[in-house]
Amino acid sequence: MTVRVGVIGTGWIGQEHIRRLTDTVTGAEVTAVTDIDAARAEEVAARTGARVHASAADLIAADDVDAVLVTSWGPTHAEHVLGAIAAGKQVFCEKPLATTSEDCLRVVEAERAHGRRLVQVGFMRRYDVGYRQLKEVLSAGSIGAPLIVHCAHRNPTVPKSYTSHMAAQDTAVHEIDVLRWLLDDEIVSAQVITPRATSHRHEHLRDPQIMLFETTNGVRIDLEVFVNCQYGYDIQCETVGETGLARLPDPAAVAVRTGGTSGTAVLQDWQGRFVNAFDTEFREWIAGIAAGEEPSGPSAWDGYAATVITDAAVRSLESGGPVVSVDMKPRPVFYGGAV
Ligand code: NAD
Ligand code: ISE
Repeated sequence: MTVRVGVIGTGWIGQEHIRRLTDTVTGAEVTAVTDIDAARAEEVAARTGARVHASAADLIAADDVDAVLVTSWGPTHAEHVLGAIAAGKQVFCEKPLATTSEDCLRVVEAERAHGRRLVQVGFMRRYDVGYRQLKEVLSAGSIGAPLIVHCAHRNPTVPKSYTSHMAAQDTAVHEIDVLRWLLDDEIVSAQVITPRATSHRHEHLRDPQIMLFETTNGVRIDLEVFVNCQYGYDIQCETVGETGLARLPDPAAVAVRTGGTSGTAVLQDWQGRFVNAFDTEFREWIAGIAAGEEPSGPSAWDGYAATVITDAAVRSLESGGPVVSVDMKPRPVFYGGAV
């Protein structure tokens, strides 16, 4: 069976995923696209053979759309995801699921009312080979119970439009999701402190930021978010357990010795770092739909949790760095929670 996908939002990552679904993932075809920038949608459609729809609602309702991919701007995600749920179609939503916890809960409630999982959120790190190996080590108990996690998320530079809040909402949100999954634990508080600011930032930006999280089991996480580090795109994650430590491997790179030095190149962007994770994420999503299964990736509940936790981090930053409790509802049984 070929899964026919309709894409809402043909901007940067929409085009990237359309290319992926067309050239890399077998069993998928992009049959429909829409964008509020009609010219952009037409241009993308001309390259792919997809049909352009005037609105997201038309696209969701189309008979030749089996599943929906939402890659529009964050504040519009909830509306499109709710539309897909109402139509009973599986929907992959790039992060964030929604920009407010209230909207995330509306999605959660709509999906529960439907009675089957339809929503997957685009937290692609769960599909990265290194993170999957790290999870196997932790789940096997090879280093005993995890106690501390040290992380760093560094980008070489960011555009002027990047705000201090985005350090949590746009950047740390990936660690927030992947750490909840890695530790199989929930984050209960967040604190954000700001060291001396780099001179390489735009004036309005607080960069770097140090984020501290605590989990239900008492694990302490420190995360450095440094989005103007200049030297490259660098993701680090080291878990300290009772009997050892486990570190996320760096992507394989050729070691070069020349001119009296020895070293490996540092990747320059997240696209290159996570390209394989994105491919696997979409292969598994399409294969699940073709097999008539519910999505197995990050759920609407994970999308809600990530938004509530990033909200707490933003509140801490805005208030000068206090510890802020995460105000999360109890996880419903539908998503694997307690009765
Ligand atoms: P972009 O601005 O390049 O593209 C977004 C597109 O959506 C634009 O063409 C815009 O016209 C269109 N759009 C906006 N509102 C719409 C609506 N209501 N209906 C139809 N089209 C609409 O942005 P981008 O960088 O591609 O990011 C899109 C989303 O993907 C964001 O939520 C972003 O956080 C997420 N993203 C995720 C990752 C990741 O690592 N998983 C990386 C980059 C972006
Ligand atoms: C970007 O929006 C992403 O989602 C990337 O995965 C992340 O690494 C980067 O820091 C964000 O700005």
